[in-house]
Amino acid sequence: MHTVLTSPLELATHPVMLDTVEQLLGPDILLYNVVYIVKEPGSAAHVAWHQDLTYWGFDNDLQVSAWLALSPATTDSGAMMMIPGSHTGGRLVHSVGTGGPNVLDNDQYVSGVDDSEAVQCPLAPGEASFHHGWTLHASRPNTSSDRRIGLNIQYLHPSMRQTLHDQDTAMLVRGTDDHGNFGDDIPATGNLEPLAMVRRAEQGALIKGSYVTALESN
Ligand SMILES: O=C(O)CCC(=O)C(=O)O
Repeated sequence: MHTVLTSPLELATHPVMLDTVEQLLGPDILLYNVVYIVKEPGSAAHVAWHQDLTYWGFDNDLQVSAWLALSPATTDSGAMMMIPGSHTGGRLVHSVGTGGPNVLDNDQYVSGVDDSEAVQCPLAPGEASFHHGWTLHASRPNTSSDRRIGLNIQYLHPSMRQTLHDQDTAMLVRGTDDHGNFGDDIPATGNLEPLAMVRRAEQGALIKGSYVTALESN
C-alpha cells in the first residue's frame, strides 16, 4: 500500500514507528510491505494461528511486524492474540485449508495451538503492537458493530535475502543498505496512480506465487 497510497507510507515511515523499530532491528531499516487488514462487523472472518516468516522465503529472521490500530481493536472486534515465547521456537509446520473464512491469503494455519496460552492484544486507534515473524498469532471474528481496521507493516534488516526469486523489492526508510539484496520500491507520490497500480499488481502476483511455493516446501 505504501507504493500506491500516501497515508500508509506516512504512517509506516512516521518517526515514532521507526524509532521503535530501530530499538528492535538496529539503525538500518527496510520497509518491506504495508497492508490493511479489515474485519467487517459481524463477519465470520478470522485469522488462523500462523507465523509471518514461514512463507516469505527469507534466509534469516531479522524482521519485525507492526500492527497499527486505525479503529478500536478489542476482544469483541477480534484483536490479535499471541502466544508468548513462541518466537523462540523457530519455524513451525503450516497446513493449508482451515475450511473456514480465514483472512490469510493461502488459508494456512498451525495446528494444535493451545488457545488457553494466548494473550489478547487490544489496541486503541493510534496504538501499535510489534511482533517477531516467528511469534504465533491469530484473531477471532469481529462480533462488534464497528469495522476493525489495522495497518500491518513489515520491516526488515537490509541483510535479509529472498531465497525464492531474485526480484524482491523493499524501501530503505532509515540508515544505510550495505547489502543491496532488494530492488527499490517507489514510494507513493499520489493516490492510486495508474503506473504505481500496475507495478503493484506485477509485484503482488510474483510474491503470491512464491508464498505458495514456500508453504508447499513445509
Ligand atoms: O489482523 C489480524 O487480526 C492479524 C494480523 C496478522 O496476522 C499480522 O499482523 O501478522
